[in-house]
Amino acid sequence: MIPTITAFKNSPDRGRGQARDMRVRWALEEVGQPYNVRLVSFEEMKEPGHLALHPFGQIPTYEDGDLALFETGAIVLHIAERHGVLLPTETNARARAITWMFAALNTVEPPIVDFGMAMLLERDESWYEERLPVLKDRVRVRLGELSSRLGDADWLDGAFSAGDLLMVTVLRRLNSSHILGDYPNLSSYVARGEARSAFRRAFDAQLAVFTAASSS
Ligand SMILES: N[C@@H](CCC(=O)N[C@@H](CS)C(=O)NCC(=O)O)C(=O)O
Repeated sequence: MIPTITAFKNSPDRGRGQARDMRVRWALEEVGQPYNVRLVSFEEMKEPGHLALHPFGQIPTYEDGDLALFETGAIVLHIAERHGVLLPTETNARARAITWMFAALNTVEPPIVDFGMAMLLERDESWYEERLPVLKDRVRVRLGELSSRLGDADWLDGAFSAGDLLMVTVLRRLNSSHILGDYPNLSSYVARGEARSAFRRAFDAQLAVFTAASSS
């Protein structure tokens, strides 16, 4: 059975691979699993058919036979477990890799999303100029901590894992700011992730959707 994921029909990121379907595409490419993509508009995401798959009316979703999942962390974990790739087999190493998945989504992503959303949606607010440095500082705190932990290692804990996959996609959300450049080891870490052939295939596939939508 070939799984089906959902992605934006018209991604607001204009094909830069920031939408979260990129994580699922990348995981599927890493494990060598072909997949179908159902494109949904913002309106369709809020309709009953999609809400039955995703209670919050978002993308991505993942369907495989009787199984329907939402939340990228859960989807990537499922793909890793199902294929026996992207997670170490040794129990403790596996638990640590899963810990990095949670850290990416629960600890590193929130301040990055808050910062990005402010830049995108709150520029005209009276408090924008005052709030932005606060949000930026929160991002810097997390990046500093992550940078110290990574040190000169290639990946967060041994071999590349689902934890790295999620962390790289979270850090890529900063691509349009210059913040990451202040942390050379994190910039190199993201570049290493982006250089993986599975990442390239996933990136090209989501870019092709944007290119087709903008030429039609
Ligand atoms: N925590 C969710 C977040 C999903 C999410 O925010 N998806 C965005 C696209 S990247 C979305 O669908 N936004 C449209 C909306 O919330 O209406 C996950 O990791 O899957």
